[in-house]
Amino acid sequence: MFFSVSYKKLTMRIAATLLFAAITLIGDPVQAGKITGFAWTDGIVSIAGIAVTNPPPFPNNDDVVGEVNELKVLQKDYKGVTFIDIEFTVMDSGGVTEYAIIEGVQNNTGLDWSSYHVQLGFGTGADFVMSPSGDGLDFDAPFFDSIISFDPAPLFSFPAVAPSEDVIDADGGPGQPDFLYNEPFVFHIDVPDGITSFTLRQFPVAVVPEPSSIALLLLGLASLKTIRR
Ligand SMILES: [Ca+2]
Ligand SMILES: [Ca+2]
Ligand SMILES: [Ca+2]
Repeated sequence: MFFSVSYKKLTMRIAATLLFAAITLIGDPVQAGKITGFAWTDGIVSIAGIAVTNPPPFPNNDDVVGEVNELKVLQKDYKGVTFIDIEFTVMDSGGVTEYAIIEGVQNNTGLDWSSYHVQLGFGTGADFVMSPSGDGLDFDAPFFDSIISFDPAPLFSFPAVAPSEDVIDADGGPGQPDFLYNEPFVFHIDVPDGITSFTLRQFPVAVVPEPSSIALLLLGLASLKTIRR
């Protein structure tokens, strides 16, 4: 009898311990998917004010309404019409964590921009490769149900936004003139398990001068040459 009571107590104690451990694991935000840091590459542009909150306030919040992990890039200063890569380091997770990327973008390139583009992938510079389809890293695919905007007031630069899993193309408006600061650009990234880093690539495309403008420019240069003679 004594043995049977003790055995029962022991079994209950083990069960209670396992239950406590399970609750602790579920409730521990450290176990959740998260961005832990970042580095940017490229000598042509500068970046200021990226704030990574680690752990995020809402781990494993994929498509949960009202749970937003903000990742702010206060100013991204383009000094040339080229891409910039930001490589984020990631810790493995028990789920997918969705981040809202909120950016301020400065055009310091000397050229007006007609469109703006964002891509997800791995590696940087010449080693950059696009994120494959269906790998869980995406711009809030497949539902795209979180805010996405590249047309902040007062200019509403790029109102036509076409998001797909790993590419966002934005254009269709007045564009972003040289020396204009625009904010906020807002989009979302789903960060899955199974990766240790990923890269956010962004680039503007400059307005191509009309053939008539090029003709006028050439004419002007030719006249200048004649006057100098
Ligand atoms: Ca979403
Ligand atoms: Ca992908
Ligand atoms: Ca999502």
